[in-house]
Amino acid sequence: MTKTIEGSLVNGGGDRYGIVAGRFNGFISESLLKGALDGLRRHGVDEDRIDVVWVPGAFEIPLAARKMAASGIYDAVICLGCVIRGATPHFDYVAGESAKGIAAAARDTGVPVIFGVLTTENLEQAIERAGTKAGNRGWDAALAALEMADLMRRLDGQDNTGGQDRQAGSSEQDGQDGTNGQDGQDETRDRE
Ligand code: INI
Repeated sequence: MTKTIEGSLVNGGGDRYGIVAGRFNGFISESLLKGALDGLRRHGVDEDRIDVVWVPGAFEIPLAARKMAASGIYDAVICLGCVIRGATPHFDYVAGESAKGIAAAARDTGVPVIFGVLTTENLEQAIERAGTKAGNRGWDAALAALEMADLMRRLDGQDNTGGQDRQAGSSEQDGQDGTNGQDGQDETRDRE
């Protein structure tokens, strides 16, 4: 029998989220931030449970993100920024270190640290992903944070969202995760 565990997007209300945003290409980061805040708010996270930290650029994001993740205050940390390829190899260093550092921050702390940093060939691609025709990666990052924060809780055996884990082939689903799961949550789970 397969037990499937996945995070819910429905926030129990008690989570705290940290956001780290890079000021470089700031108008793109501002749009990503707007998307992320909107995504969190519309899934039940109060504004006063979100802290936003600004850093100079994507290269500096990992250090701040790691410190926030290690603080024990946040259920997840969302990293937002924008690296646009130029005429030199600079892009590869900044984008590469940012991505690696963000992954390391999550790995080292055990706290979800979400990669919402755009790495694009040009400004047009960045604009498309910051709230125009290709959606808003800030919003996507917020949803990933919600899901991962809840998943971590479930893997720790502390589901506090009223959701439940699914056990394939079983009709005895109530309380399978050892917590207070409720039947029918899967049908109503937010899939935006
Ligand atoms: N930082 C970015 O966030 N995006 C960029 O596109 C970028 N480019 O192209 O240079 C960038 N550079 C700054 C970098 O992140 C650091 O802030 C800087 O190197 C100081 O450490």
